[in-house]
Amino acid sequence: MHRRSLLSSALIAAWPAMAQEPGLREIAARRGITYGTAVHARLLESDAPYAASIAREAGILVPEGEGKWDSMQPDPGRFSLAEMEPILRFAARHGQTVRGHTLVWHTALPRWVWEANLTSASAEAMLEAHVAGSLALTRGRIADWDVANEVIGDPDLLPNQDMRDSIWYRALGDRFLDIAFHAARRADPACRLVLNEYGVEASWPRADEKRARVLRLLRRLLDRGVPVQALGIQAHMPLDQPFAPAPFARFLRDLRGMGLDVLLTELDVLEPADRPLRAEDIPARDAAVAERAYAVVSTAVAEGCRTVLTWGLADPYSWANLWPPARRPDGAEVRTLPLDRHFARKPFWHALARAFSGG
Ligand code: 9MR
Repeated sequence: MHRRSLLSSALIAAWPAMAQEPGLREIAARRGITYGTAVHARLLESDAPYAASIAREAGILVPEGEGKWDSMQPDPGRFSLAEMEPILRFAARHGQTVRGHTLVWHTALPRWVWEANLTSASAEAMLEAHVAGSLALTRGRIADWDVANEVIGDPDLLPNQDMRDSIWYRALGDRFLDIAFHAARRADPACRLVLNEYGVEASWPRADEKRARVLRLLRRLLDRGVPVQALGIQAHMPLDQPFAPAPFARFLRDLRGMGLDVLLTELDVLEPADRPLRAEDIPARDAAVAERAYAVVSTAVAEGCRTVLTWGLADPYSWANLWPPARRPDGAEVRTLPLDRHFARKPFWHALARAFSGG
């Protein structure tokens, strides 16, 4: 069978279910919640069932790579939306919004940045130019940006220093955040400016310490007038890390008490990859993944989180298929996301629907 007719028969097979039940975007919107997912521009343009599932389920899209420095400013001073444009166009066609990810990060940098031999003056100029040039292109089209991503050090790797040892931190200390957030505010006064972080969800000492580091940093930034408005909590959730709602809820309350919004920006549930898999294990695995997703999202929603994105929608497209700690040694697909390889709804999907409708 040709690929095209395979694709359309898959769509036809899925049609009755699609026609009956609304997508997550609609279920979430009824409660004032925006649900969406990370997408790849290339797949929106080339994979019809993928695109149909994104149109049906997502109210907000975030580019998985197309908003990073190496895409937005591939050469010094040359800013470009070329990679992101298909996502912006798709969203406009389907009544979706787009969030930006990410202006300042320690990686996904083009070679000319790595080779720049930064001084504090040149790092400052480079950050200001990147933020201003990027937001000049997205102003009016993107109203929510991860200004900085993953700036906190992991306590197990960096026990004596709160901040990650990035090229930006080395050149400027945590003043690199003042520079980036102020430049963002000047370049786009209407955009919500977000700090995005991982490793703050679990109930174990490492996450306790990372939460404390995030709170200390945000307190310092707010005290000196840095215009950070929200914390994006990535919520990549390894199942072998314990999760209890109480410490996570307390963290969200602390953030909200500082006047910040909270978002879940990259939710997925990662199984330990060290076990052999049998087909008959799938229901139990999917149930465990769904249970974790429900626990995290229902806690976040109860604490005032109004934006939830998963890091992809259907399993075969998950980054975890490529990431050594999560990738299956037997080559089997990960089951980290709400839809399966046929774009059918998994227990994870139903867990989100339940968390969004308060059930
Ligand atoms: O999923 C993304 C993968 O496709 C990219 O190759 C990688 C490097 O740009 O980034 C991945 O996304 C990461 C996100 O930007 C920040 N949080 C962790 C995500 C998974 O690694």
